[in-house]
Amino acid sequence: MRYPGERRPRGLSGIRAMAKKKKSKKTVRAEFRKRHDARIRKNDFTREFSDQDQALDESKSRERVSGKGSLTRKRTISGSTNEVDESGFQVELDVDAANCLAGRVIRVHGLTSIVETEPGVEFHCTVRGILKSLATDLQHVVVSGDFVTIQVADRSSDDRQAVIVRVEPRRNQISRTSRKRQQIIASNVDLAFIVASAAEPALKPNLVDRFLVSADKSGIQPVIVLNKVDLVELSDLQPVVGVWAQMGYPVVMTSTVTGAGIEQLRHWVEGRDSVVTGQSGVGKSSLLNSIEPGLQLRVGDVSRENQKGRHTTTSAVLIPLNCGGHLIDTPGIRQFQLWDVLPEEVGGFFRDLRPFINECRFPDCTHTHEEDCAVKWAVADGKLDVRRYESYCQMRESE
Ligand SMILES: Nc1nc2c(ncn2[C@@H]2O[C@H](COP(=O)(O)OP(=O)(O)OP(=O)(O)O)[C@@H](O)[C@H]2O)c(=O)[nH]1
Ligand SMILES: [Mg+2]
Ligand SMILES: [Zn+2]
Repeated sequence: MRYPGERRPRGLSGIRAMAKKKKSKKTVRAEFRKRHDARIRKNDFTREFSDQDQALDESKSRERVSGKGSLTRKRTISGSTNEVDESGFQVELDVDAANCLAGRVIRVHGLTSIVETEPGVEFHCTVRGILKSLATDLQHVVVSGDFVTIQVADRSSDDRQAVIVRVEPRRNQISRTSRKRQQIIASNVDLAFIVASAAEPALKPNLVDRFLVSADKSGIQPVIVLNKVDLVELSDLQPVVGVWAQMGYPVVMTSTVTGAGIEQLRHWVEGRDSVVTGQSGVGKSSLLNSIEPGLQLRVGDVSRENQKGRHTTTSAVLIPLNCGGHLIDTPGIRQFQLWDVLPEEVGGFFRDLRPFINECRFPDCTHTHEEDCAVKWAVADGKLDVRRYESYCQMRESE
């Protein structure tokens, strides 16, 4: 596992430097979320733990925060701070460097984050209040895959409780919109496996298209995994699979029943960190169990009446692999609304639309109702797949 300790995170060195240097008093202006407002409930990711949502982190009382009352949105934090990036994550206040450890978040359960500091050593952590207050737009301040600095009360004790005092800047993150806020699904990954099933539940190509846009937007290499191919004729999948493959997206056809494609998946995951996303019931956890024998992740039944799956996996979890690298298993997603993509940007994320966009008569062409639209001509001429075009229209409409 690549721990931040090995790559000299700015976090720890920063903390150590601070411990030596005389602390400088600085103030920062930061966006705050009112703590006692009716908060938006989390979705399926941590459903079962949502009752703890309102509880407060015990560490917050140690921070000095002043403001003009509950109505003010900006407050001044006083203390010794070193840096604040636009997401406000790099604030450090009175961190006790001697009791700090670097680690990686492997799972988030409501208010508790499980952080691994070395293989097999896990700490149950709360998140320092100030980090939560600064992350106004986020559903969760820390997510599986994050590299963090934790502060333990007593390093010599066996008590594995700690507080996350810093979240390292994320190399990348895959997000969606959930109840108007950003939900980061996972961070710091090389690959995103977009898992769909050929049947049970039925293939939803437009949902895959959304994940593709999201992966491209995050700069994460997507790999489409079409699971449960034992249930269909492969030739039936060819039209839709062929179009993705032509655009340069890798597609792996798999079955956990016959073992098809599993070896190919192992090649992809080896030595890399990957997130596994897709609708509930498509077989994400089953695939992980096939890739790594002995894992024994819980898998669910797909109820035949609604074909929706039952959200067997309830929170994202980072799993180390014997072949090197990690997989982040995530709960199924029913709807995937893109985060931070404007309607006019959607076309640019459709690799197959892009070559035609500049040929349209109007520079702000939406490729929907306009005459003289090169995208629509391309559809009419059979140069652009009709399903992909409709998927574009649907996505544009909903963003
Ligand atoms: N026929 C067939 N069934 C499969 C295959 N892979 C998984 N399944 C079944 O699909 C069902 C759902 O599998 P899970 O692995 O729990 O699906 P998931 O994507 O992890 O679901 P969530 O955790 O709810 O998001 C289980 O009953 C599996 O046995 C496959 O390749 N073929
Ligand atoms: Mg699962
Ligand atoms: Zn156009």
